[in-house]
Amino acid sequence: MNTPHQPQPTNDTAATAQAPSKPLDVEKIRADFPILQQEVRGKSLVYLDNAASGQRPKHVIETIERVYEHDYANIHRGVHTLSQRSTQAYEDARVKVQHFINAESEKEIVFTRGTTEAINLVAQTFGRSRLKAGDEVLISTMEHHSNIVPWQILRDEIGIVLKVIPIDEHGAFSLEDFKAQLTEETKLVSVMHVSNALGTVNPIKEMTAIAHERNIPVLVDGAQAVPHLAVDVQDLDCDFYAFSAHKMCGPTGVGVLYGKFKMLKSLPPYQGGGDMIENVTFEKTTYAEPPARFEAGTPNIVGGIALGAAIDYLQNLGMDNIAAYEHELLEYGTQILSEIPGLRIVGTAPNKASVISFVLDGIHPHDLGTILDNDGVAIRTGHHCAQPVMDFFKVPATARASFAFYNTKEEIDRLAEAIRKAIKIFQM
Ligand code: 7TS
Repeated sequence: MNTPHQPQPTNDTAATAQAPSKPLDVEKIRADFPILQQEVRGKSLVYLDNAASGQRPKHVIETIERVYEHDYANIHRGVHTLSQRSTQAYEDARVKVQHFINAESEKEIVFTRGTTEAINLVAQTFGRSRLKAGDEVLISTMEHHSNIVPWQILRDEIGIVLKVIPIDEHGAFSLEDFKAQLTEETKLVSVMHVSNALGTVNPIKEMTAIAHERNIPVLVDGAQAVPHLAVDVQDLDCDFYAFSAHKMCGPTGVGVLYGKFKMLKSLPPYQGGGDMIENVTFEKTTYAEPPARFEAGTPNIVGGIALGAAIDYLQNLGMDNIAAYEHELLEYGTQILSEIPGLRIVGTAPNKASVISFVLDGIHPHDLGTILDNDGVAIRTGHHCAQPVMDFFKVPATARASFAFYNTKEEIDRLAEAIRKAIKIFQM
């Protein structure tokens, strides 16, 4: 039985079922997000920086508060009540993640600090144990630095070769482009599901099928996909899938590496320490089964539990409903911004998630970002940790508006109005 103080959504299998398709009640949803109810520089806040990090509903904030006020203790080691409660809630969150991405078992869910750590974990375990000099890891031009640099570190350490799928002027690549980069030496494909800088959605399922025909495992950076699409790792059939809680209504400092159990079981540990061992003597240590093998030390306990609460919230809305609504916002935003003279959208792939990157004639994105902030409109400006994308499009940076399910068309109008105002200021 739950006491009133226990982290509530620990037993709700009901919440794991997708809600039937229905339009979102966005006004009601917005009321769940305290941070959105404020003015910035005298204007009501328009938060359009969701690709960098999303905001949290009260349900998640209250879960964090409730755990710290009533249930918190270290996990996996105490026989006392609080430790058992915390352990239960943390492991329940793992099961929620499992159902959310339709993994076969909760043992396939490794908690990490985020997407970055998840990819580094694969580079340091799979990479170091399976790859040798001359083996190729295939990534794409649009990758976030977190799916470039870990492979470069490995390249410098053991001499792997980094190969890159080129992109076209829309910021996409075809399956033919992908196939053309596969060789006898390709030993891992590591690609993003959705691009943070361009919004492009990549054909992961088809890519995985092609890679698997050649026995090449596939790692997917799902940081920008999991918050916006219904992700089914069994359907995608990928070997690894990485994502971060803070982009999907959860807290910072926690994320997930999904790995097929057989794959995880075959890998050496990532870091050594408490919780990841079976037995330790000075002569010999044996390691725990996955996922514990990859979770050395005290983890982000409350973060993991709060990620479970975020998943409850998203599932209650329904990922398909979220995707449909955000697609409407993307179409509306694309149309409204395209009408602004001198504005060019960077990233025009046919299949996009709710990200609009753009440049304006004669105005540096950073200047635009500052002027927009004066109007209460928060966007990201810069290279978005995807410098090769900026190089490809020959721009130093872009301005990026990224939408979440709590954004509205009126907010997109506010963005467009603020951009037009900025243009006027620069023309004076
Ligand atoms: N992969 C993708 C596709 C991302 O968008 C990000 C973060 C990461 C990996 C890294 O995630 P982390 O949680 O480990 O930091 N993207 C962004 C962004 O677009 N603006 O700020 C962070």
